Amino acid sequence: IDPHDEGLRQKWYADAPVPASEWTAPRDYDDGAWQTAPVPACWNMQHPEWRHYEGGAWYTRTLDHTPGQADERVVLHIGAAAYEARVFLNGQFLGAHRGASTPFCVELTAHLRPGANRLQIQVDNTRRADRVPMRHTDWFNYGGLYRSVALLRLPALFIRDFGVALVPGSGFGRVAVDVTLSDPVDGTATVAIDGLLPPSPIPVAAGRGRVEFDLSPELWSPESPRLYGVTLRFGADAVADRVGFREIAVAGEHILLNGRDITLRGVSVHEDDLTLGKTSDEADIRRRYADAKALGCNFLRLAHYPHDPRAAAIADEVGLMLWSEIPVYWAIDFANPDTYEDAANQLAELIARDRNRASTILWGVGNENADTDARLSFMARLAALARKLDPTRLVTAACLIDRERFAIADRLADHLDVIGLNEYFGWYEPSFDGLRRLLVNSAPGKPVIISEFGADAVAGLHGGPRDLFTEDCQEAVYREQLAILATAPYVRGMTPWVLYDFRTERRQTAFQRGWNRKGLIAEDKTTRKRAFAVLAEHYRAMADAEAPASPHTDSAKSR
Ligand code: ADA
Repeated sequence: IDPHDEGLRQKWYADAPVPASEWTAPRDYDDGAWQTAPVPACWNMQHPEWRHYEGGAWYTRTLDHTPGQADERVVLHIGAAAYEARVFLNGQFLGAHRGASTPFCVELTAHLRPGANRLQIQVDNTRRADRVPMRHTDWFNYGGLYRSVALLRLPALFIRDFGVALVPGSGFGRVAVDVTLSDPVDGTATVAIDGLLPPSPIPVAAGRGRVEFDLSPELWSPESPRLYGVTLRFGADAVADRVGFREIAVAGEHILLNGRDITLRGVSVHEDDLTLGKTSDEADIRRRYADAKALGCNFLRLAHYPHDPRAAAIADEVGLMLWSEIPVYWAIDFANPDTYEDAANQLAELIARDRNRASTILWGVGNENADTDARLSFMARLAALARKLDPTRLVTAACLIDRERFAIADRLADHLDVIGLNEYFGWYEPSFDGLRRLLVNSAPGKPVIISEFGADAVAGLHGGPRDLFTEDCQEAVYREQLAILATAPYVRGMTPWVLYDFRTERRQTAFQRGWNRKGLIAEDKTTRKRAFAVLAEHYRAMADAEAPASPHTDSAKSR
């Protein structure tokens, strides 16, 4: 299938709810019924017939088990299964998970037999009205085991989780280390931080321990992304990581990194690739970041779901700050407690996965959800949960604008540290006047990030500045938006929509044909549209205006 011609083969989502597949134990299919599928991969990218498949599928393989130490534990770690998964070993159901983008584990130990074992995983990507997200999204509904699946061999007692971070408000000198073990035992763990802390004890009671150390680490920042090697040990288990130390806070309408006022020069990005689909590899992530740096970014919005875990690890390394979010997107069944549980679980799993990533500064709890009472209660609880689980980051959401009053009129704003605002003046709203009025009318008292603005443009299509879908029109929208946004001092950042064109069944005009064309770069990830240079020039000027004066620039100025 020509990947540029999604429009020819699109399958629109069903108007009536599609029932989820029955969660029954797998049948014994004939050997001939199985096809070989690589993991990790989206099934949509494996076979032309599966391109638009939405429904259930079984994965199966034989695990040859050679028992190791008598007390060894074997855990299956699944990086992501879109959207629901059920795990069976030797025909026995062992565990289930929902949420397309967060990892989960199933312990196999008690059910493994020496020799051949049959592992079966049922995965179902059917969109449903009570899920997070629900049926309507503006991205492609990829399915399958699209992130890595690993078998972990662990000692009887192992380190399940640990955190290493600066204590907020401690003057950047106090580091807290916490550890959680697999079982509620007492004992002593140790932690060592290269060049900072020799192996030091952490007393553990009922499986948990936490110690604060007075250290003076070099701080992490985009300009100087200093990382330290950290090793934790408990009994026979050891885990290692590389962590950065930084403090993110708000003061009035400002965002402070390590006490310094910052502006976030960002761009939004989806996980989507012509050949990989939603699966990311390291090269793809590094390319995203190289393009973001070429734009002059210090920040990215990872829209609209948790991205591959390497996205935050590589951002730590290359010095980019991140907004990371869960797919509480558009309409959600806000009054349904089960839907809340799904959203809260995805948030908790994301935070647990990325809590040691210095690059992640913001948790996004929602995107463009209409302001109803049920939504407010749902979102306020999510914001409180994010704060409870992680006091070292800020909470945000992409809010909507009141289009009659042209004001920030979202009750959720009271529950956020940073207000995200999606607005499409100059595109869906033909005039920019509303944006001018909005910025004058609003006194948010908190920092605002313009979390989306932009316009569709077909790479290579040219015309006048008001000719829709041309690069020239997209360029004109960027020029006007950037000029207007610069007038509002409380706008402390922006993540225009979006770095690359991405696949979506929603967009079916002749110009789009299955692609959202708001990318600054086409879906080949190479062809830059004219607006790319406009944003790059603007960000360069912003960075220059912020840079502390060097002797060189001082003398240049005095001449
Ligand atoms: C919304 C949504 C984005 C994107 C955008 C668009 O603002 O948050 O996911 O699809 O619309 O392109 O219209």
